[in-house]
Amino acid sequence: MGLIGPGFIAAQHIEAVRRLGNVEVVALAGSSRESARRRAAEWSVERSYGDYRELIADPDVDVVHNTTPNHLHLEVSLAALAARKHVISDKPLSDSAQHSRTLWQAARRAGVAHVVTFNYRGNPLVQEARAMVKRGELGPLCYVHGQYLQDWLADERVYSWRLDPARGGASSALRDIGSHWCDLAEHVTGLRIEAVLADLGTVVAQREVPRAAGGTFSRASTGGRRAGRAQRRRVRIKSEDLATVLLRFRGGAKGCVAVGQVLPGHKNDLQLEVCGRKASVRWLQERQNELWIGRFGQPSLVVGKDPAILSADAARYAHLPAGHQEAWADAFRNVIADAYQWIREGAKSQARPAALATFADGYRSDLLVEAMLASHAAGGVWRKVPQPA
Ligand code: SOE
Repeated sequence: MGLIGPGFIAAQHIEAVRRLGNVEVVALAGSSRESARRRAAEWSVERSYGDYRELIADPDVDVVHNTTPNHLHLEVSLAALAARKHVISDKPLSDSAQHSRTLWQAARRAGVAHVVTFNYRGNPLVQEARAMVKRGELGPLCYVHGQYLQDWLADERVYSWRLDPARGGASSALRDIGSHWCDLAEHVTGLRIEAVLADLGTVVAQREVPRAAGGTFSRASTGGRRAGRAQRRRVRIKSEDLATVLLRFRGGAKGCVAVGQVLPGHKNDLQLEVCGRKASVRWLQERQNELWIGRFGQPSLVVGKDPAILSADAARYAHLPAGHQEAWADAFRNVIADAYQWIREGAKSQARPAALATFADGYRSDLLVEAMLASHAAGGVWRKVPQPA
């Protein structure tokens, strides 16, 4: 594999691939020869390139991981697909539904594996919840709700390229983390969100941008605090850092989700609850080894992650016995393992592991986000989510 864009999430891609044990990390490409060389040395990657096109042309690279900022996804992934390389793109697939559609079509034409890292799908208890819905244990679904709340953007002296429409796209919080929640809600329930009503806000409307910006969640980005005024400039923020969205699912279930990145104390507070007529299940990302199951007239249960009692579809994602915690990086690795299994099986659509998100899912996610932006822009009215075209 070769990786393009060696920032915050790239380290997780490399580590996950290395844990598979049967994929060689051949090269990485960065924005300059020097920065790429430095990163390659840090991560013990043999080759480095200052231009992503050189990495794509490297005949030893079969799979390209695209971990560049959103606005570069289109160009980089298209170039990799044109060279018939398999592409594993970090989420979101691109910076707009139109670009994601182009990528989805190009991937299908290329006949290669195309993966988007909606990594929370790789949690064993997410798969257990999905299996319970599939088996009908919850009964007909009536309500799907939850949140993805963070606080890393709470301080006005923190800045990220995600807040810049030219680099992140028109949406910020919804595309960055609301996309994870919606993907998970649809994946677990097997239902499509068909209409949305969104109320968006920008709580921190002005930010101080350190001239040398830090990375996501990094001390450097908050550590900008210590930089003097002369090392900063003020920018107006237009994209949303807060969102409340009502949802209508196909088949009649209703739902709602809250998304925010400026809410003190919330780190990666992703919660999903699915309520059916017979039972409800709730999964909290920050307590990911537990699944809450509630039934009317019966005591509620908290089921621990235990491969010995999970259904087969979920047990394949649990690698340690009950009582040993599995976490974010393990779920991420599960997704990467599925991606490489698909690649080894020739990337035929019928061989794709069921939990693996593709460019079709990435495109769908952008259609959802854009329907939410349009709903808010129209004054908070119901908007149909367009079908992929
Ligand atoms: C930052 O908000 C971020 O790193 C997201 O980009 C990831 O997708 C999410 O999993 C954790 O938070």
